[in-house]
Amino acid sequence: KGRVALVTGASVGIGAAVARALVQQGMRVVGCARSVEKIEKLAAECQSAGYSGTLIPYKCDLSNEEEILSMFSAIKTQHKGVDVCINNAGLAHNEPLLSGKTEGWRNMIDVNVLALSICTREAYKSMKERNVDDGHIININSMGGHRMVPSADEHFYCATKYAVTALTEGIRQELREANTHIRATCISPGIVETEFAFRHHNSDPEKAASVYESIKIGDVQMRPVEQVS
Ligand code: NJP
Repeated sequence: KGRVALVTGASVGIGAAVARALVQQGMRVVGCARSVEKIEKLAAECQSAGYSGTLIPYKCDLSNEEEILSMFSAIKTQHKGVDVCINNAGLAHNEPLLSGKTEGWRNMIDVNVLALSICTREAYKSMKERNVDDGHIININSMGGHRMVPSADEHFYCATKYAVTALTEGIRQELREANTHIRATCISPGIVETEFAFRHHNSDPEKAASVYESIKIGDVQMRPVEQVS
């Protein structure tokens, strides 16, 4: 309560749902995305619902490092810093490796991997300079970050999410070495009915279901799961 969370990709889908839930719990949430008007609408909804926290919309293109750094600087000036960083923004350009376009791959690297790493570094810096020892960095990964989805056009997306798995492990190791209680968590959702899932799976929901039902991580059988408003 009263602490500051940054939620990237808060305009729609999982990020919007997470931002709303944290505001309901009383947090001050900076929600960023390019479509800032959608976050402004969500902020107004949270206010009318009488939630005890606040949602602060921030327009940021996460594929641009300068914009990310300006956002952290604005958060420092206006809210002292970040206590919880939820790296949720992510995208998929589904194209096979043998014929896909470099532009789509670069965009996935920029947002899914680089923005997550830059936000993590800046959030940690912010926690450290304020002696916040119970901060939390949460990376929204994917089941495709643990096991290749058997669909040729998702290989590059999976590669970026495998990177998220490796980076989360690396962050945990560095945090242990820094002797801090700041934690790093990686959450790997199944299919969640958002615009993302609609774009990538809705054209053939049966195929999507069979792809994901064929995935097993350890003893856990993946299934298409919940709906997010
Ligand atoms: O995605 P979607 P989800 N700069 O498309 C933002 C993972 N996941 O909620 O800029 C700034 O509804 C975009 O904002 P905007 C997935 O990989 C999902 O389903 O306004 N923001 C929007 O707010 C991702 O990491 C499923 O367009 C940028 C948000 O990202 C996370 O869950 C399954 C941006 C995307 O909203 C959220 O996915 C799975 C940029 N350059 C993993 N580019 C699933 N839904 O089934 C994008 O395994 N955003």
